[in-house]
Amino acid sequence: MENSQAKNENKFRSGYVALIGLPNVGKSTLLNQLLGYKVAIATPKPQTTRFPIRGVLTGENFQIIFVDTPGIHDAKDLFNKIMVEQALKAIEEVDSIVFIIDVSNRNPKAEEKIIDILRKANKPAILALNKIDLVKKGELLPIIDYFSQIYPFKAIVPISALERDGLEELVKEIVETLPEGPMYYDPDTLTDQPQRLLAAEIIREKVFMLTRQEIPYATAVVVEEFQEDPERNLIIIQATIYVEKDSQKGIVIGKGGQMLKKIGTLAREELEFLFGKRVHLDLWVKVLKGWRKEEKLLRRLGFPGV
Ligand SMILES: Nc1nc2c(ncn2[C@@H]2O[C@H](COP(=O)(O)OP(=O)(O)OP(=O)(O)O)[C@@H](O)[C@H]2O)c(=O)[nH]1
Ligand SMILES: [Mg+2]
Repeated sequence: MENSQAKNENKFRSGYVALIGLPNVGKSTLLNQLLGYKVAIATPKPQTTRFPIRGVLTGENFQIIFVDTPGIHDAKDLFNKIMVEQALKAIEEVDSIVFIIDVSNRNPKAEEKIIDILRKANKPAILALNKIDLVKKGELLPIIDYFSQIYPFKAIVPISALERDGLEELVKEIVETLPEGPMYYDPDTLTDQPQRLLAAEIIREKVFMLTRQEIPYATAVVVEEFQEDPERNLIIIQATIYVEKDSQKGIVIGKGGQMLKKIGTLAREELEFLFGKRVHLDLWVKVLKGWRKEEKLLRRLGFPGV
């Protein structure tokens, strides 16, 4: 008996785990912190993530393939509808789910809609109460009480993704939900996302950080050229920032090209850090009228799932 139990604990577990929740709750931050490497951009603005991004965490006796997803929200235009569809599709494809909420900014009505989605999915689910660094400890108990009454979560784990608090406990609980399985990815692999896609995302992150109002949402980035020059330890990247209107183009370029220069500098510095190589980055800004509303244009911009 004792022997077989010991064996059980040693078996290798693996599987796909979706990170889902409302926009801006910290899903992408959590993924990056779990991996110790940035695979998904994260900003203070909602609707940062636009398509699922996979990140692989390998431990001694487990491999978790996380799927970060766009925040689930009441989508108005075609593009946002596709974003939400992708999140819902990810839920169908995984072994278990981590539902993340922001304890500092509750939205019970919208959270309950996600609980309904969990009910339908009928898969093991863990609730991660994120951003506990922003609230008093006493505020957590009623939240835990509330959620444990409305849904049979496998575990409820308070965390701070930003401060890496509670992440070990969260991983432990996630592993418990996974079946016995093989190592799907080489243990050194962190993501299957191509570097050129990460480059496009990092550029978009800088646009999200530096511009306001509708500009971030009207922006899409496409990397046209991604060329490695191993002899010079250099990557040459050429990318286009697409906006929806002429007026937006002016704002992204800025007075005397100042804004575009800032976007370029910040993106290049981060890409050099992430790739461990020198980066030469050329940026263009172009108008693609109404790209968010037309399937044909979304496809041209290369969005997955369109
Ligand atoms: N204080 C605090 N802030 C956090 C924590 N986790 C994430 N954030 C911040 O919350 C904001 C949103 O984080 P993201 O990781 O982009 O959130 P998301 O859920 O991926 O958002 P979408 O992709 O838009 O759905 C960022 O400004 C993060 O720095 C946390 O534990 N504590
Ligand atoms: Mg995100």
